[in-house]
Amino acid sequence: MEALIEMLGNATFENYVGAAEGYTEMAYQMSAHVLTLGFAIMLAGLLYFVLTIKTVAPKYRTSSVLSGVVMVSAFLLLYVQSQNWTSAMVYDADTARYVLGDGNDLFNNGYRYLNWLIDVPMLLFQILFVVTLTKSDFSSIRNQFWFSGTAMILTGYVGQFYEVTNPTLFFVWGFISTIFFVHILILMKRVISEGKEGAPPKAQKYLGYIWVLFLFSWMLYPGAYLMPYLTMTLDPVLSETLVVGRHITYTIADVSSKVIYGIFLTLAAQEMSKAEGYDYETMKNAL
Ligand code: RET
Repeated sequence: MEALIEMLGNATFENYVGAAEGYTEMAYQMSAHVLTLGFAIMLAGLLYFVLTIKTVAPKYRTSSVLSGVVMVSAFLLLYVQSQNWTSAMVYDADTARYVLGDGNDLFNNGYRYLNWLIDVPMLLFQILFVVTLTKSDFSSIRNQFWFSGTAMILTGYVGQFYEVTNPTLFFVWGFISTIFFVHILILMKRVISEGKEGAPPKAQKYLGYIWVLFLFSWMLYPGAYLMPYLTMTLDPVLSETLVVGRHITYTIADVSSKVIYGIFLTLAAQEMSKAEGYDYETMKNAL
């Protein structure tokens, strides 16, 4: 391990596995496939948000626009992330494994974190364009979402560099990040509860789903952060299963927190539009 640390420093643990034992065909390919699936879904999502924009009344359309922005940025990032995986690992015919190539870029999840800097504020703002707040102030919530969202990501970004080399720093930065995360959860709970008041029953149902989906999908990100430590030891575990698990976790989290979330917001906005006399199914008052 010492020799590996000397060679790889603060590289993420995917590189350590690649340098130590390398990846079996199955682990390497499953990772490559799930990363590809991730960016393909973002492009499909973009099509959905563009094509459904007129099914909601004009005042709700900013939500679809923000989903579109998220789809484009996530598509580009996830494409780069997938290329990063295939260029960092090379096939070694002697051992029949994919190993860390020399001379190429190392693999790094940092691209994801920087993409979240765009997507997290967009996803948080998005719901504010669908619900009507009864007590809280729109700009105050928006600013708090922005502040805590950015702080959560930047502190986590610093922490993830230490996932192999310095567990103490890794957990300290992770803990600071979690404080901002808890603040976001409290704000979101408040936004959804206020949004439900006065919303038509079907829209209330969708807002209920959105809260559960939000909790589940956003929790997967800290889960992926902790993945190298999942076996309850205080040392990171170098295992290809955990690497594949991390790629799969990120993909499920991305699809749920960006695409499915956006779809539920569209469905809620359609119900609200109908209640206000804008019914896309009959298009009586379509603009
Ligand atoms: C980090 C660091 C460890 C502690 C916590 C984290 C939370 C990350 C979250 C990210 C959400 C990202 C989304 C992206 C969508 O594009 C930074 C991993 C709590 C919640 C929704």
